[in-house]
Amino acid sequence: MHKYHIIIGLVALVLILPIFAAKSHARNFLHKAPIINCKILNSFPHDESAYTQGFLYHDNFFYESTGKHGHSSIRKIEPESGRLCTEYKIDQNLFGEGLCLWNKKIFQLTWKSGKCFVYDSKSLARTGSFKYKGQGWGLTSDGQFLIQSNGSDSLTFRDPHDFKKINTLKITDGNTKISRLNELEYADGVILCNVWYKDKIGAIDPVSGKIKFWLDISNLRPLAGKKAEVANGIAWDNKNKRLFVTGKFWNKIFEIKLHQPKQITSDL
Ligand SMILES: [Ca+2]
Repeated sequence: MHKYHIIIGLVALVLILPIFAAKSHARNFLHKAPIINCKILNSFPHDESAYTQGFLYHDNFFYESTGKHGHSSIRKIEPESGRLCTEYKIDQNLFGEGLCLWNKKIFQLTWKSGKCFVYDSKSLARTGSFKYKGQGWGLTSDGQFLIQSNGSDSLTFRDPHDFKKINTLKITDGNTKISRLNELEYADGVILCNVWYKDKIGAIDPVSGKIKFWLDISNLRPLAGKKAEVANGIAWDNKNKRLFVTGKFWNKIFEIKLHQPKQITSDL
């Protein structure tokens, strides 16, 4: 009898295991992030000749990094008028990428040159540079680390004092890897990211790497002029809790509402 009990037990286990596996798969699938429509609150002028690669807001000004060889720059812009207050061109053989602010310094990546430039945030005078391996795409800061994308599905956390790698974080939506992570912005505890070729901004949990929700911004590009290419600029005004987005060759910057539904954040 004892032998029969063991056989029955094994058969039951074989039958039950796939059910648990299927349930687990369904649960992960259900945890794919919700998509939230974007609500436009305001708009500002943007230089439609700017191939936007990095974007931030600080002390009443926008700061932007532009790309393409021969057209790459770092610039400080007055929001209401779109007037360029300061602009420095980058060497012709370099391609400007993401930028971020940390401790009154602005860091600017380049695409394939492995060079990160450091500027004084007020004057935009160049004060230093770092070398790194791999491509540079987007850059932001959580106040402690610099957070960099390189076109893959991973973000790299770096020490702002020497640009050394501290950690990497894989980004997923449910079970799906999210690659082509591009321009970044740390805002209210999430890392917002443009994804190359997507008209959606992902809100990443900085600990788990899971997408918490998507902002559907497909309504913006048709309003940004005939030359408008992909969305690739996110800036956060932390003082007034305002979110700004723009893109490559867009003629406008949009202020949009950042939703963080409580039932979604508490679920993760
Ligand atoms: Ca940004």
